[in-house]
Amino acid sequence: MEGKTVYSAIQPSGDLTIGNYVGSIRNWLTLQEEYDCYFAMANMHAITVRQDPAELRRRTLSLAALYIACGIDPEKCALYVQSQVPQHAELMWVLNTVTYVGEMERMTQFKDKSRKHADNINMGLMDYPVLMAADILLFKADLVPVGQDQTQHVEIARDIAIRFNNRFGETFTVPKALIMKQGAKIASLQDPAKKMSKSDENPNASVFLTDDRDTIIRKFKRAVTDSDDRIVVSEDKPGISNLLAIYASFTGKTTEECEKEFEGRGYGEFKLAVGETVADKLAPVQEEQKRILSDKTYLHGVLASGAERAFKVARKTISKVYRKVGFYQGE
Ligand code: ATP
Ligand code: LTN
Repeated sequence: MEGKTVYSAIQPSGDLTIGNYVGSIRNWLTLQEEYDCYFAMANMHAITVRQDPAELRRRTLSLAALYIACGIDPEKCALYVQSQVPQHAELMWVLNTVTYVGEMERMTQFKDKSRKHADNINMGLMDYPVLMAADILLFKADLVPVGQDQTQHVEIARDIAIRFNNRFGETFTVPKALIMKQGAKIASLQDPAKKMSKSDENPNASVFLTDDRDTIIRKFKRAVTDSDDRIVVSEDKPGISNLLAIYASFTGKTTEECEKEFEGRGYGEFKLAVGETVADKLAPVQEEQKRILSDKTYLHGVLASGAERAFKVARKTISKVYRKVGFYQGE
């Protein structure tokens, strides 16, 4: 597995939830030790739904600080802001011409977001997966660590890569989604049938990485569960199964070990333990994020060098793509 490239990104579209943390960032930590990693703030994706410009700028920096606070090492990875590398948009344009409108209309996230933002079904929303394919393919990424909800997008990126290679000759690496078994889909605390999401309108549905200790404990206390009092993973107990998955993710234990630990104990005690564990784990991350955010010179420096690293690779790829499709590139 030596020499592989890893690519992932998160949209700075709201405060991150523990779903984003467990399903995404946390899994990047081990990858950075072994592979060539690129981690981006996907601000171009974020504007496919309305954003307040000042907030978007603030959240972009705050997300960068959070990556670092979680343990992403900017010396090891290229940490950068998507819009600072213009080749993302350039490659997207070319990839648009090998992508069909029909397949974009069928994407689950497009359908969901069209429903949710019925007054703003813009072209960008539909083109979202092509921009994501451009992100991944620009860096010839082998592995894309994401949560389960993003698998369909990585699949499309694979299809686009294969299609382009067939039409124009070997150009892109065909990427693979890397989905961890544990925590790939953390559910909403208020409706375990839904995924926990940073844009949920019910603030009790999601635990944010910025929530203070009391808020975290209160949200877990109010989490929707079922009527009997067994603490086990089971299809007919989605609420308890979700809490066990969260507890396992935050303690590093297996769900079986967690079931044993709480055998014969009540829901109240269990929920409190989950809340306290999550709060204990997040406190130092929050502290560290604050510290990094207060050192703007450092943060801007990290993002400038990340963008520079990404730019060098992206420029090479785009030049190759332009050659393949027959774009004039001067002498
Ligand atoms: P939004 O609500 O704005 O659509 P989101 O919360 O779904 O946002 P994204 O920016 O789309 O977050 O996702 C960032 C990363 O976090 C992706 O890799 C995604 O798969 C992962 N992720 C998001 N929600 C969860 C979840 N509930 N459980 C596990 N992973 C998740
Ligand atoms: N769509 C992703 C964020 C994202 C991404 C990417 C993830 C944008 N570009 C490239 C992996 C690879 C999401 O999580 N919502």
